Amino acid sequence: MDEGRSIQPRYGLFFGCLISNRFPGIEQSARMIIEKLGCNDMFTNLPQAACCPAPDIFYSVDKATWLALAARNLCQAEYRGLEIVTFCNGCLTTLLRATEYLSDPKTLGDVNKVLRRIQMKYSGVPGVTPEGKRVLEPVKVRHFMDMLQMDIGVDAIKAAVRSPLRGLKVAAHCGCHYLRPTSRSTIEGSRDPYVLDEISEALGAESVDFQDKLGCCGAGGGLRAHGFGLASAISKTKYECIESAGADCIVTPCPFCLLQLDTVQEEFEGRKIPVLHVAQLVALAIGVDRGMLGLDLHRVSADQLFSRLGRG
Ligand code: 9S8
Ligand code: 9S8
Ligand code: COM
Repeated sequence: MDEGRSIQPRYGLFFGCLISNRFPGIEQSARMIIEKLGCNDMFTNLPQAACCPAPDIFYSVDKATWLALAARNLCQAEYRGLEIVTFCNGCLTTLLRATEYLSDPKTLGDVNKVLRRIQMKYSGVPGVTPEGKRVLEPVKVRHFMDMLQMDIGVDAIKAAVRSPLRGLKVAAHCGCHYLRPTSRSTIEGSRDPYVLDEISEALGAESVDFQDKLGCCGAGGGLRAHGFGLASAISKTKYECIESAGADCIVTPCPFCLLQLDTVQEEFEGRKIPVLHVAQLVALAIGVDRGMLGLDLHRVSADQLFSRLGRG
């Protein structure tokens, strides 16, 4: 153990339900990326974190419970002076949206009445304005993809590549909650997203353009849960656009989009297109073992992808 160093971690890892329960390969990939890029010291776990809960599936049914549960998650980071890093668009939206609601004193008071029952209280993180005034700021919440591009940087990713994804055509699907609402500055706004494309290209792949790129995968807004047929119809349009662009795989920062675009292909005729989380794509290129990526848990087989890359 290196006794001399005591760097305080800055980010709490928030994996959410889908990664923990259905796609453990995303978590494994993320942890391998963090290790291989030498960023272990920056991150720590949030062992008490629970479902964010999902922005639209849950929020549209019971807002008060949604907000109390979200605030409980924010407390896990607040108490330890951490920012939250998510690997899911839905988790990003819920936790950001909750901090916005909690900036209203009446709402905050109501939520804290509920949290008191479990001896918790959300107040925000002490900070100082440029004018020197002491304030409580919302807990910061970011998506891992934004960190990869903004903090770690495309050059560092490029330098870490061991098996370039040469010749691979990637369809970058950002998903609604990463891009909208436009009033919320996730990072890039919804008009011309580029981060996912830039990361894919840093890995040696080619990001292909396709129609309906900014459109929904079909699952969001609680539609997968409450209107399965309509969700599939929307996914079909998306799939057809991606298929006709000649993509070899789909990459997304959202495990919910992944779930939808992967499972829905069982209903479609024609070419199957593997769907990867951005963490899995990065891990693949920086030389993480195939077994760690967890792609065998996806419905669409990744075999073709590996043979295309000569790693069959
Ligand atoms: S947690 Fe519970 S259902 Fe989910 S994956 Fe993302 S959103 Fe938050
Ligand atoms: S799931 Fe993920 S982010 Fe969302 S709402 Fe429309 S798109 Fe797919
Ligand atoms: C999408 C989650 S990531 S939800 O259906 O909008 O709640």
